[in-house]
Amino acid sequence: MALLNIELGNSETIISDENANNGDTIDLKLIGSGTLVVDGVDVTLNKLVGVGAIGSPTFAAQGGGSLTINQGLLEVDVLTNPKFDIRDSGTIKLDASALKVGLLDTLLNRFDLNYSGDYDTGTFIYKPPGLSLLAVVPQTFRVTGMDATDVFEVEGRTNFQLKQVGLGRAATPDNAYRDGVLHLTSPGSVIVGETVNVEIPMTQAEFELFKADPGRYLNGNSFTFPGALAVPCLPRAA
Ligand SMILES: [Ca+2]
Repeated sequence: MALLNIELGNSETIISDENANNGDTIDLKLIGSGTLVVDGVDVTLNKLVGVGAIGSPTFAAQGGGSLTINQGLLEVDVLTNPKFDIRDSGTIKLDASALKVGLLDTLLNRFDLNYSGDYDTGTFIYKPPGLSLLAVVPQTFRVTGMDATDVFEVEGRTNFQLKQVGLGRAATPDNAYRDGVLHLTSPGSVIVGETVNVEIPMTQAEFELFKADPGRYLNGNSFTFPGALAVPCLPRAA
């Protein structure tokens, strides 16, 4: 396990088996609004330092690699809007479990994440704070690009479900899907912590697949996008 010192400017910086090993940790110096790409290795962001009043970085994982980020690291003053980019079979884990009670309401509470790659299953994992008496603001994830078999997991929860519209109405697939977006939630409480909301765009056809068997795609801690993985057209063997 090595500690890598990486500077992120305005372009892409790639962490792969050419410059890192599984289990390495990264100290990131943020100079611009570039993209940190983790390709094929499993690494953890250990430290993040901002330089200057800029910083809207993108964190990407691809090639079966994974990047774990302690959410507390994202709370540096200069960091305005970090984005997550799950490419092909990459995994990104945002771990908020170490956040302290009392700090939560000042934290970033909305994140954008994008999935890409028709031929692979990408995974995003959010681990909410374990205890959050003061977390009255829900954490919201706005998703784009999610397609067949991609996964969004709320680690440690058992109540990830359709989001009810209006008080007193039971949540059903039809009222959780509106304007082309499926709304999911893991409701919070004093006991379990913050509410986690997830907004997932899908077509009517994709929604119909989901609606035909919701329990197949949505269980207590994860959502799997309905449909079959696309198969690449391989050149015919000579
Ligand atoms: Ca995919």
